[in-house]
Amino acid sequence: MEIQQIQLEELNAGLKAKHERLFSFQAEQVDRVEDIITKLMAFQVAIPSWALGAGGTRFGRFSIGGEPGNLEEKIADVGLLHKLNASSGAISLHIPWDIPTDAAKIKALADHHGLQFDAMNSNTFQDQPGQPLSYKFGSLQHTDKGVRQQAIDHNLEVIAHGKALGSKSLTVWLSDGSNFPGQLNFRKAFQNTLAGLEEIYAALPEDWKIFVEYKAFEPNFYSMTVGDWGQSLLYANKLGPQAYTLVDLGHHLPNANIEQIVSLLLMEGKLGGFHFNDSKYGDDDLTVGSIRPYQLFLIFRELVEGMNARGMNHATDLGWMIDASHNIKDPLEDLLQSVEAIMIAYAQALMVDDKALDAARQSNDVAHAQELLQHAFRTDVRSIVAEARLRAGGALDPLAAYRSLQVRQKLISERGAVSKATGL
Ligand code: LRH
Ligand code: MN
Repeated sequence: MEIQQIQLEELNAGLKAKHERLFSFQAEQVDRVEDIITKLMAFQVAIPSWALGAGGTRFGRFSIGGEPGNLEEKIADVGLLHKLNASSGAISLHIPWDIPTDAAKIKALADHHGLQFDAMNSNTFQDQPGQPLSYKFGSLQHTDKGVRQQAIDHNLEVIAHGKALGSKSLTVWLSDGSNFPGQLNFRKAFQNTLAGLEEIYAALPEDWKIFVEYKAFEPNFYSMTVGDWGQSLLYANKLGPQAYTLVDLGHHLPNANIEQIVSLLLMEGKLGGFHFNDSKYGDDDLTVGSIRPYQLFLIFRELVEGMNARGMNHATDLGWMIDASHNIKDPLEDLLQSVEAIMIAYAQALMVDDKALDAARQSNDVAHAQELLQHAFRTDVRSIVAEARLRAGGALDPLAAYRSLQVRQKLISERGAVSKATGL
């Protein structure tokens, strides 16, 4: 199913009067509102191809019906999101879950939906049917050279698929690590992993980036071989200028100050991108901004300050991606809410009075500095985000539009109630 522009215009017409009243009021509260709207319209968040079906845990998986059964249907679903919010203009693929058998056809389909291909993701955390060597004890860290080479070759294949689709980056997340003290020689594991990443780095086209994604635990629960931002930065610095770190919000130990990590990685010019989600305990992959919205705002504050300090283009110089898994909610509704939370946090971060904040910090007026931030976080910018969407041809209320157009019901009638998407 596809959503027609006329359907959105009819739905928007019913909401326009209330929107215009809210927008004219909220726009008065916010300085530089037109500059903020321009930035919001340019800001696109990549949707993970592996989060368009019902996820699950080891305790169970509950189907939602109408799930995309192949790459074409996944691209169509991201096309639906982008039609509704005009802010989901890219899809991030995971190989081998989404091998593009006919790259030209897949590229044409993505173009039809106005979608780019963001970072490609390799997968050496699962053994595929018929795979000669197992990743049970790791991939690039493995003590067996054959296993390491198999993992390197897989990443080179992923780059080849990405080149055919016009992607410009590779995300490497390694589940490698250990479950018990004594199991691993940490130094050898690091050196093997670095050597493997160096071979993958050498195969990168010159205009590509490689993102080294770190994670504190799971599926290994004693050590991870890319376990935190420091280790990821170590690899990225040793690899070279095309290598960056990737911050998945759910990959930190409890109470980590992620906004400080972001500010320092950005200061070093080694922050490559994000996997946005939210969590209360572990890598819960919950809806962005659903648990700790203030942390998300503070992260965007450090991003805005840090990118401005380096003269970076907010929309294009970092990889903006969601990484989520949906156990009980409709994945498309969850992704619409996640993109909305990201746009709200970005808009609030942009509205902060930078000069006043610098002055408050300089004079150690802590309370005033707090007030400047919290004023922005407590300002309702939803109609400003909606206005940007409206000007970009999207729905004033994407979630309401998704429901009133009965998208899920139509997907179920097209694809059936038990279709299962590849992914997590
Ligand atoms: C690991 C991770 C990684 C993906 C996977 C689907 O937890 O965040 O980014 O490869 O999820
Ligand atoms: Mn991730």
